[in-house]
Amino acid sequence: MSPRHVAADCAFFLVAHVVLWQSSGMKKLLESCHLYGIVDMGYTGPEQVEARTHALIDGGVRIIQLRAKGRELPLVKAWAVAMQAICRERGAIFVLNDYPEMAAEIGADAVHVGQDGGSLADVRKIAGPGVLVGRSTHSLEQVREAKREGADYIGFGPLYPTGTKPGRPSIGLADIAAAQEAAGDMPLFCIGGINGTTLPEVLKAGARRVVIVSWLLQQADITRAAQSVISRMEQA
Ligand code: TZP
Repeated sequence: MSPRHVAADCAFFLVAHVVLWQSSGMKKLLESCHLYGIVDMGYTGPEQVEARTHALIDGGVRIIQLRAKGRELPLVKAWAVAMQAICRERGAIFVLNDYPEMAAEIGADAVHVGQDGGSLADVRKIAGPGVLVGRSTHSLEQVREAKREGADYIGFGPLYPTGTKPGRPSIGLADIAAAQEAAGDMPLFCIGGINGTTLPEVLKAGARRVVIVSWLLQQADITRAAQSVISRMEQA
């Protein structure tokens, strides 16, 4: 084998190991997350993107998604780049909603897709190695399917009707425990209509992890609200 081939092999080996090492660190961090925050551009002005990312991290949130439905791609990319830099610097997972190609381009930690986002194998191929892939699920069957497909984590909901996804039927709390069981060690985040009032019954129904969008973003002090949710979850 020529020295050039040896060098190429070594470089490949090194890159593969770095990717594996990084993604196992990300998976560990993901497992430790009980509150998932979303900077949803339906509730967030462009000038608030960075401050809100910091506020969530200050409050203990270690996984944060950019959700910018229907917004122009150059804008989405600029917000995503800014959030990814903050999350990288401060030790949080940055998740881009919906755009696996863009996730690959900007080096996002994770990408989240809905039921209409294609197969997870295809999403992984596009997003690239080491990028975590999350899937929205709305039923027990979809939880089982996401598990079969090897999702890194799932959202499960909407538990309640929510203005963040208007018109989407709510699924209630009855299946949370069974969904947790079906998910096994794949982290499952309950989502949809969770707030300071509904959180206790969501936890009582068996939820171990939650996503809270509008309620958190509408608090005067996002950091304190996030801290209080996390400490309520730790006590549950
Ligand atoms: N997927 C299911 S419900 C939902 C998403 C993105 C929105 C949840 O938002 P909120 O404001 O916490 O009800």
